Amino acid sequence: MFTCRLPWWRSSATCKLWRSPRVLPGIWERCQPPSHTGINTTAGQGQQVGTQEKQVVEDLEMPLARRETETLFQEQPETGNQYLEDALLRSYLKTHLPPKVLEEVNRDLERFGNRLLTKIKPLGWECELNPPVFRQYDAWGRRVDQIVTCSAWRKMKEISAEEGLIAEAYERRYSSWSRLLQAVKLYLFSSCSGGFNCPLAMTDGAAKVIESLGIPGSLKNAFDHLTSRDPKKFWTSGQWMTERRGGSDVANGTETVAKKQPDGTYCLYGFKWFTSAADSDMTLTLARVVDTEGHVKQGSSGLSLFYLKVRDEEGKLNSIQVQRLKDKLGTRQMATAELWLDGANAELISAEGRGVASISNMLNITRIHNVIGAVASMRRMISLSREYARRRVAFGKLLKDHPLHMQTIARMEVQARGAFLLLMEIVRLLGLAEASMASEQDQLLLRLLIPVAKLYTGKQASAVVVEAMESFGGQGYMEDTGLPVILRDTLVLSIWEGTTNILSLDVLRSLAKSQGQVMAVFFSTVQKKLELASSSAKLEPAAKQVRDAISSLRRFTQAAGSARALTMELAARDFSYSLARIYAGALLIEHAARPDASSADVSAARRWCNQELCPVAAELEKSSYEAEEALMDSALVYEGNPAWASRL
Ligand code: UCC
Repeated sequence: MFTCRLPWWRSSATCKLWRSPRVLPGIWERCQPPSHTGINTTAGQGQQVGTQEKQVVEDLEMPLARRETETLFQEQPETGNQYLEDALLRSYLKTHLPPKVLEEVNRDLERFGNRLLTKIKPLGWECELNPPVFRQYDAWGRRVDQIVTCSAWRKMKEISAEEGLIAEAYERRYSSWSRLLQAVKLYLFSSCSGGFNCPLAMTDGAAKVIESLGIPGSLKNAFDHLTSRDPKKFWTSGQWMTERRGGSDVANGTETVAKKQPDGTYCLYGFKWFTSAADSDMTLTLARVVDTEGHVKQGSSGLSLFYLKVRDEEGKLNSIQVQRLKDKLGTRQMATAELWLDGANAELISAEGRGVASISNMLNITRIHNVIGAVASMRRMISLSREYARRRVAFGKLLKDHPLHMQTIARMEVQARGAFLLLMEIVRLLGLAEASMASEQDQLLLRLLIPVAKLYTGKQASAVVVEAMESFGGQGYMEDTGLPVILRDTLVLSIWEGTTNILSLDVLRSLAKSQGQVMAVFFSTVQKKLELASSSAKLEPAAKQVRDAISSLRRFTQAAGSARALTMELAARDFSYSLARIYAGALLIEHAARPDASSADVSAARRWCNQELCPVAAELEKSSYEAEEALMDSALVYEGNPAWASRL
């Protein structure tokens, strides 16, 4: 006879037999812990608890040293091949990709999933344990300004090239699906990448800018490097936008000036305050061209876009001084530096004064990468959380058998699904645009959805990751579990590449630029997606909720037409949230309306649509966007010192 000699307060992990309750039901029952107090509270279990109490006593009598040498106290949650475990991703690809493409990429993604699990994930952790260090002087006092990265970080660069993480989007092997497939690989790579997803975002953005300029001769070499699959040739790019006076307000905060040289190039002088992945090979950056009288133009129309190589062929910095590395809450695997440009040689690549418009091509790509990172973080934490729930016992049963615990994870799952489908929609539209297959409506929709998805998923990811962390109890708070790293790295997603409020204003910018046309496209696209669900009784309530939300949103946009600028500014965030929730609701419904949809697909759509889908209309009814409310906001914030409050 087997006996389980484990105390109740040791988790299931210690008792390997607990893992196979179906195989050994008798043993399983004997290994079940009693209530958390250790006192029998369940009728009919007296005998069992009596035995267990005896074991507890025996165990307490065990010499302390022996107890301490026991192996695992809790079993570590481990996930398998991310691609194979991601049901939503696989069903999405199966639904949308042409069968031949699906067959090919399916094999590649399964292989990549195995490589991530066995090779790349350990490297990612190595990057976390060996963050970059800054070496300003060599042993002989010579200034070298070296950013020393670990070998795992450099290996990530090679892997990125080999896997075509940038190249895939530009080779267009799969026509309009190339961009989506690149995004899928980046999504799988993201949470194992040890922060290398950040330089990849900017590299992709730089390649996009160069491509959108028609790959001029002088940039052909850079483009080839950025989009290479050869690890020896592959370059990464930075995006040096942020200066001391302005992270968000680039137009007014940029002080860097560019002086024209006799050979037609420029020398840049200025201070870049945040430069992510400062070990990159090249960068795109903004500066103000100095005219022949020595003047520069202020504001947005004074900014131009430049390309520069960070080092020359001998590895010497291009008249750049590294001031210091930033001491960040997260993304510590990656070197963010303060840089002095002291005459850095650069090439003007936009029309003079069109710097912001040109770099916005880069911003839109890095913002998509931000969405990829957000969805990947949610997916990673939920996978770990659901895995843990299959192993961890509390109050006499596995966490997965506690309905409240499952409800909590299911709510996170619904959030992750909505975000994932938004991401797929954006990269699908971008792929169409890049293959010259996008209609004007597609392009308008893409312009609108990028900031919407970035701002919404950045916030969602933080909330979901915090919630998921809680599902591990105290373990979630322990550094060496690796879980806090995910949290820290996720929290930046609502900040970099434009904060939530800045992106809400960008949503308004896209409306203004299209003179409202984008909203007409938004409404008609959502309506079309809902039509697919018209024959499904199970989805009808959700579809009705989206239709009602659309009506509310229409009323809001009509009222907004004559609203004051202040009203629109105050409504911008709620408006953007409304767009995100309505659109994601329609996507979830569309996905759940497939003939082979699962009950989980239907449930996700219904649950998503049960939330307030149009918060902007609800807040409008409460007069939240009136001038008096804005004054009250100010008074609330500055209570006790009204002199500081805004007078509008
Ligand atoms: O660098 C950073 C960290 C890098 C790390 C990246 C990693 C991410 C990867 C994640 C992986 C997990 S963070 C630096 C980020 N900085 C920002 O995001 C800047 C935030 N601020 C803004 O976005 C502002 O809204 C600005 C800078 C765009 C505002 O500039 P302006 O000049 O005041 O804006 P204007 O005057 O409205 O726009 C100028 C032109 C207009 O074109 P025209 O003149 O033709 O009408 C706009 O329509 O630029 C156009 N424009 C855009 N076009 C502005 N924004 C966009 C856009 N998003 N798309 C298309």
